[in-house]
Amino acid sequence: MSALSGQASEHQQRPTRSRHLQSSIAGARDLQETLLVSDLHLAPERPEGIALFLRFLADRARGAGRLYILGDLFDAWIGDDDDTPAHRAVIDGLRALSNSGTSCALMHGNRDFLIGRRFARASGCRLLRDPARIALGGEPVLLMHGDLLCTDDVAYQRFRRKVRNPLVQRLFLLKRLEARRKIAADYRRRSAEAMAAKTEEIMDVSPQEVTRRIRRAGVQRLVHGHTHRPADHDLVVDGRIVRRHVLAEWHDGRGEVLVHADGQWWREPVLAA
Ligand code: LP5
Ligand code: MN
Repeated sequence: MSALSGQASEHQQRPTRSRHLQSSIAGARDLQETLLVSDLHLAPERPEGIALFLRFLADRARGAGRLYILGDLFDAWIGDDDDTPAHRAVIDGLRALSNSGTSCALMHGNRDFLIGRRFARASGCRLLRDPARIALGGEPVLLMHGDLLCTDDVAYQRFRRKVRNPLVQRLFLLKRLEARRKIAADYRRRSAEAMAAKTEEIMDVSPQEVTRRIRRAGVQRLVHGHTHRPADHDLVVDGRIVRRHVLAEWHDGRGEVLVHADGQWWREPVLAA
């Protein structure tokens, strides 16, 4: 693999077309938009982040054909029986969007891998496997959260294997909500300590693993989040140019969405009113 460029100019932000223009063109050809987001890290203690996402669901995402959430929608998900009102509001927002005709799909991240069937039923979201190979405008595209690509972070991969063990998860889910919240906070604290001792390089994707996943899936486009290093990378795999879109983290009242429509890809900011 070799990187051709860090940022691809054709994929820079593009002015939003007016809703009217979008719908009149869409009438003639299949221009339905696909929206991709990840790493929203929604948490009850940051109501402005929740409000931004709810507005995005009710406004920008309305009328889109598909919405893909590629993991870490929540800062921590401790089980579908969680009764936090802010989390319920997110479920209701997703349900309203899926009821309005947008197909919503959600992939687990390293913070919310306990999202399960009950959440899926209530929100109207389909749960996606990681990785997931989908078709967009006739092109196969590989979707991942991104943590599986960070194979140099051996301590994280070991932690991941433990917490993705179904038996470990079942035992965790048997605990009371308050006990689960404490364990999640403890993992967060220990993870922050561990991360402070890791290099930026270790916590980024492994180029070899990126190539391996792309080759295995037979795609020329990969979309993922997790690293919080938004960019559009071009690389060469087996003589073919492959594009890797890294999604942005939502933070400090600002989000970002990657949009696909009619064979074109662009990024749009999501801002508070
Ligand atoms: O998300 P981000 O960018 O902050 O950090 C990640 C990695 N950290 C994690 C840990 C999560 O943040 C913890 C939150 C979990 C909430 C869910 C609760 C449900 C628990 C259910 C249990 C069944 O994913 C971090 C990476 C970084 O990305 C970059 O890729 O480096 O990884 C770590 O820091 C992991 C540490 O290296 C080792 C783990 C320390 C915690 C030890 C706990 C003991 C494990 C026991 C398992 C049963
Ligand atoms: Mn993540």
